[in-house]
This record gives sequence, C-alpha cells and structure tokens, in this order.
Amino acid sequence: MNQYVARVLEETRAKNANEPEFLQTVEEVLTSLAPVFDQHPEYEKAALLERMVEPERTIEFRVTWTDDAGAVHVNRGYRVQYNGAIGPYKGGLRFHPSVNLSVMKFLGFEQTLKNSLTTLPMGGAKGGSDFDPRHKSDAEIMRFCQAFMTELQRHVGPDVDVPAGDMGVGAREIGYLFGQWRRVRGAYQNGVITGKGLSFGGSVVRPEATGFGAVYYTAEVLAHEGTDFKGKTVALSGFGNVAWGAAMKIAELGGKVVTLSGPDGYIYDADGVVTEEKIKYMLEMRSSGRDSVKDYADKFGCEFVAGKKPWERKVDIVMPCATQNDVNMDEAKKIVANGVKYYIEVANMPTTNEALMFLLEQKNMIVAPSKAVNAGGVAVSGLEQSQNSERISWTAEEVDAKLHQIMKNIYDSSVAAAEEFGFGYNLVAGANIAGFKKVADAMTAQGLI
Ligand code: 2IT
Repeated sequence: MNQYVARVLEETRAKNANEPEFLQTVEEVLTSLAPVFDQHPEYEKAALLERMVEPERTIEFRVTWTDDAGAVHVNRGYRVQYNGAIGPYKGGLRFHPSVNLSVMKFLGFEQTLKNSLTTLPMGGAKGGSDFDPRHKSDAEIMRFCQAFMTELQRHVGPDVDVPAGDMGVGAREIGYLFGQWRRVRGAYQNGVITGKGLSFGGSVVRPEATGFGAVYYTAEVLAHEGTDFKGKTVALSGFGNVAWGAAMKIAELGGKVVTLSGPDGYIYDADGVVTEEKIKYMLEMRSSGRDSVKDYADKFGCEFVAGKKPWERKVDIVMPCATQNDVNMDEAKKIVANGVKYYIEVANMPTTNEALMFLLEQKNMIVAPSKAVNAGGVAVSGLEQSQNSERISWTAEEVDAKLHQIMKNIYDSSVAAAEEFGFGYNLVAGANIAGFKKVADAMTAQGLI
C-alpha cells in the first residue's frame, strides 16, 4: 500500500480507537485509494487525507422531552458536518438506540463520497439521536422532534446544512421537524430539509428513490452480464423504506423478492413480495412501530424463521437493505455456498470488512457497494432542493428519469475509475475513487481549510 495512505490509516486508528464503525469505513475506503495517492504525491504535502478523515464539525446536544405519562427523558442529539467542499452539508437523521458518535461519523464519511458520486452539489453530513421510536405514541414522536429541532435549527439552513430522513425518520418526523423549524425561525425556507410531504415542498418519487435507484443500478450490473431481473429471485433484508421501494421496482421488472427481515427474524415468501397488497402492507408494518417482520408471515401465511437472517436461502441476488454489519463472515460463507452471483449492498455499510474482502475474492460474484447503490435517495433529495429553490414541481416521470440517469452515471463513472486505476471491473474501488476525486479537487482548490 502507498506509504502515506498507510501512515494516515495508522494515525486514524490510534486517534479513533473507540470508534469501530468509523474505523471500519475508513479502512475500507482507504484501501481503494492507495493508487490515487501514488499518482498525486502533492496530496501528502497538503495533508489531504488527514483532513478528509477528520469531520469539519461535530455537534452534540441534549434533547429533553416529556412522554405521555409526564415522565421526562433525556437523549443525545448529533450532527456531524463532515465535508462541505462541494456543497452545503447534506445527509439524513437517524433515530435509533444504536446511534453514537462512531456510527454518525461512519455515516458522515460515507455520505461525503456518496453525495459526490451523484454529481449534485452536496457536501456530506449525518445526524440523529439514540432516541428509540419503537412503541412511542404520535404525540411523543412530535414532542421529541420538536425538542430535537429546537437545538438543531441553529446549525442548519438551505445554504448551510440540509438534513433528511434515515432509519426511524420518515415523512411524519420530517413534517414535525420542519414545522418546528418554521415556528422557531419565523421563515418559510422549506429547502432546509428534504423528504417533505407533497403539500409543503416535497418531491414526488423521494419516498421510492433509494429503492428504485438501487434497482436501476443493479439493472446496469445485470446488463453488463447480458441479463436482467426477469425470473430472478432476490433476498432482501429489512422491511423499511428502502426494502419497500426495491421490492416494488423489482416486481415491476419481473423479479421476485422472496425474503424480508426484521429484528425478530426473517420471512420466506416463495410466491414473492410482488402483489400491490403485499408491498402496501410493508408500509403498514413500518407505521405500526412494532418493528416485527413476523406480522407479514401471519398476514400472508408464509414461512417465518425466528432469530435468523435470510442469507441462508438460495437466491440469484442478495440485497441487504437493513442496517450496518448485517452480513458477517459466517453469513458471507453461506451466500457463497449458495452460489449467489450478485451481492448488492443497499443499506449503508451492510458488510463487515472481513466479509467484504472474502466476497470480493470470489471469481463468480459481482459485488456492488452501498455508497453507489443507495445514492438515489440523496440524489432525489438534491432534486427536491432544486425544485424548492426554483419554486417548481417536476412530474413523477421527470424525477424518475433524472434518478435513472444519475444511477446510470454513478455506475459508469465507477466502472471507469476502477479501470483507470488498475482495479479492473471492481465496483467497490471504483465508487470510492470516483467519489473521492471530486471532493479532493474541490478541497485542493479551496486551500488549507
Ligand atoms: O443515507 C442516506 O443517503 C440518507 N439517509 C438520505 C440522505 C438525504 O439527504 O436524503
């Protein structure tokens, strides 16, 4: 490996020893960047990599809220403004008990490269809270969102930092967050947040965008192999917004999603999650706040496997859509043993580094990285910002066509970057390099900040 890259990796490990998720993503990304630094010795003098791995700003704050019984609760809120070289910070908010600084930093770093890949002017950020939305009433969710935005509002704005949703933050939460922004700031600047409802500046196709985009990207991979989704079986994990959009588009293209998963286990539906009723039911499962995938098996009479992941099933395509580290070495071995040809990451960092290396070594497997595959979500957020600032609304056909084009560009630029730097057809290295180059150029041009 390039000596400069190796040194920064060592320093980053020492400096962030208690941030495992963050180190995991830095190690994965830097491995692909070594050949870029061989070609650009000037980056070392400018400490480009040291600056790249250090967030521009990390904000932590207290969130105090009251539940329906009158008990007072305190959570921790975060906003990591990772890199603003190519545009105002942009990235989702995650409400989940697993949220901590390490998780926020890994997501912010990934977001920086992902947003760059979209070609839209968006810097990278991430935020959220260790608040657990499970089994909370609507009123409790509203009060939490209001308390959260009361603090966050001083750090965000349409030209400063533009949050959106992530796990635990959907259309309902975005509505409450924007409502509180408007109340506190006394200004109607709806470009401050994306994923809004259609009645106050949201974009059509934003809810579907991450899932649709993932399927458009995968269709490019399949086309490269001379095939398509028709008749293919797909194992998905998760059952949230991303899995929902992916299942809908896969069904439309003639594929068949046969698994979904939750914290309680997974379902196997041999007939496929293909009917409108089944796909619609995924939305109900999510809004129930129960976080149980068994509900699907109970409703449609299919198999439910408690406490396990769907990766033990024989399918054509695997698409982890749940959360980080969903596939470890043991799971990866099952996927390989099942002869899966397409391993398409969808959730952010769904694969441990050890498992990812193992999968990349497989001759008969194509691996696609989440920062490229799931970029359609933030891309349509970028399109929402454009519509807000121009005070226009595009049609679903217009947004979908732009999304499709962006996903195709991401695929093409990843293939080209990997080829250029000697990685062959390696979509993981290609996405890291293509995303990195634009940010590096902008940082270089803007001097030492
Ligand atoms: O991980 C992601 O890209 C998101 N949660 C969406 C971010 C956004 O600004 O739409």
